[in-house]
Amino acid sequence: MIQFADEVRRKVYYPDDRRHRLWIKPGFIYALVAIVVALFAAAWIERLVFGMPHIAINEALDQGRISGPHGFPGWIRWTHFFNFLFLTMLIRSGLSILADHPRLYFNDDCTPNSEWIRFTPLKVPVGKRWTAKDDARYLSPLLGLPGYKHTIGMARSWHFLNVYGFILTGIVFVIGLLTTDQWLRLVPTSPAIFSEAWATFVHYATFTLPPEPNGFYGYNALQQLAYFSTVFIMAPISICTGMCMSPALVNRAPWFAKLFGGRQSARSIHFLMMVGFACFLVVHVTLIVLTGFVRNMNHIVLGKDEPTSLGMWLGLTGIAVVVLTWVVAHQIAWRRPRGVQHLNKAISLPLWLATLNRLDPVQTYSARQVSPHMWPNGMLPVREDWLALKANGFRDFRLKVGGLVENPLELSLEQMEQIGRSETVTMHHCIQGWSGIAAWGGISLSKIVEMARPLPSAKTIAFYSFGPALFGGGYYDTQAIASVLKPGAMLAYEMNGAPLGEEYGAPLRLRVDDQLGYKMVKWIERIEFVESEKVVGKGEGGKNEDDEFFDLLPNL
Ligand SMILES: Nc1nc2c(c(=O)[nH]1)N[C@H]1C(S)=C(S)[C@@H](COP(=O)(O)O)O[C@H]1N2
Ligand SMILES: [Mo]
Repeated sequence: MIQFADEVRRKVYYPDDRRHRLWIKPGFIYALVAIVVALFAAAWIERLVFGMPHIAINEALDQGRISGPHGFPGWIRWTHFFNFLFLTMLIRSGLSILADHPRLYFNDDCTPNSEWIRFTPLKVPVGKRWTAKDDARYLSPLLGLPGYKHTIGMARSWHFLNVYGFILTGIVFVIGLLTTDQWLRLVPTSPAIFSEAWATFVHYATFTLPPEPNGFYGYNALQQLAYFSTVFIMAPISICTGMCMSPALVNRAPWFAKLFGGRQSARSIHFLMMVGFACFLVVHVTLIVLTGFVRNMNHIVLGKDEPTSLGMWLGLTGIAVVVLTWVVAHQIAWRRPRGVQHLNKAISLPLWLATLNRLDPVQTYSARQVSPHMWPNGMLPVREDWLALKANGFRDFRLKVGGLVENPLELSLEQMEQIGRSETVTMHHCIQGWSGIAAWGGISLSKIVEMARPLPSAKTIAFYSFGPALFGGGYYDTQAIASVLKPGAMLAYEMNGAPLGEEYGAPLRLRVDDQLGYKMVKWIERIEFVESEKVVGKGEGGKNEDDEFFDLLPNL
């Protein structure tokens, strides 16, 4: 059990309500059951009516008299191990991310109760303020990395670090396949494989083990198709749907997300791929055990077709190392979160600066596409000055623009309108996974920069909110000046054609469409030009970056 720094943190991370509940839209359950029943029924009918289908056995192959590719060279054995390590780390950290918004949709609005699956016993209450952070759920560290509730900063750091490992492993593996003849073991080369795979399925489905070729020399058809699809179908789809979580990519090239049915459909498919990998893991391990555990372990660990037990013991040690990695990663996430955050930053920040951050957002939505409901986040201001401003419809509000500028400003909402309106309709992406489309009206940030005339030493703008933050203190965040000169970046005082509501950040909020939602400070009080984010708060770039270990530049 982790010791929490204070009671506030304890209540967030280890809340009193830790109930779990899985709910799936009945239609999806019926469809799934129908498919499984149909497959099994077809298998049984075939077996009872026509007899068990015949599967040809390749004698030469079974006796090891084979000229084609066989065995498991070192690069296969090592990539197999690292793949297992990274995949399980991805699943565990992914589950932690999922628990932060425990609902999956096939529509980009994320309207409450339109989800097809939820992992929470709670329905979104009507007529009561219910933020997306209220909606996050506790997840046991036995399942999630790091587990507990609202630990998405650490979960993301681990997820990205392992994504890089997973992709590198995949690249080494595919290069190995293509530069040897090993690809022939995986890639189907004749359509006959499908009928043979079906015959194999009929065996399994009617609880009979099919004649097993010695895996050192060849796979059965179903096995080959399963291996092929994990490598060449599920892994690429997982990577691409993961990319669809990027606000920079989706607000530049929405077509990419639409390949998968949209931003939220991509998120659902990303989840379904995880389920696919998890099912594969269970079936794969079960069959390894059932079809000669000792021999199979020798194959994949030592690359030898021998009945000695060394491979099994080494393999079990490898599995223990992986499990130990889960435990150690969990501990590091709590004891050295800053270290994990910085390690991820060392890789992700340069990578994103070189790629995703170069994509300027373009507006591709129309007012008709505005989401009926936008999940709110953040804690409403309770400060007297904000309450007084609100009582007067924010007529007395003056945005103070100061810091390293030649021309400090004080602007009322009216003055901002007179200076010039900017408008945009874009998709908002929260770090938690939900999205929503809204129309915004406000003053473009390039106008503010132009008027304030930052000194050459100013590289960053800090935005301070009237609102409090989750773990105390006021909310703030920063933007590199270069980021707010991008199209669509504005201080919005209007949302969906009406003055910005209290819930959504009145009187003024930030919009930067190629980044995640937590960068978009609501209830803005003042902004300050500074040398860098290092001089603000704890120096990580914002309240969430400081206290919750979020990324400085979340283009993904
Ligand atoms: N002041 C303040 N601004 C904030 C937050 C907050 O907690 N406090 N939360 C951020 C997060 S995490 C998101 S996703 C968006 C939510 O914007 P919305 O409420 O308009 O959907 O606001 C951002 N701005
Ligand atoms: Mo968010």
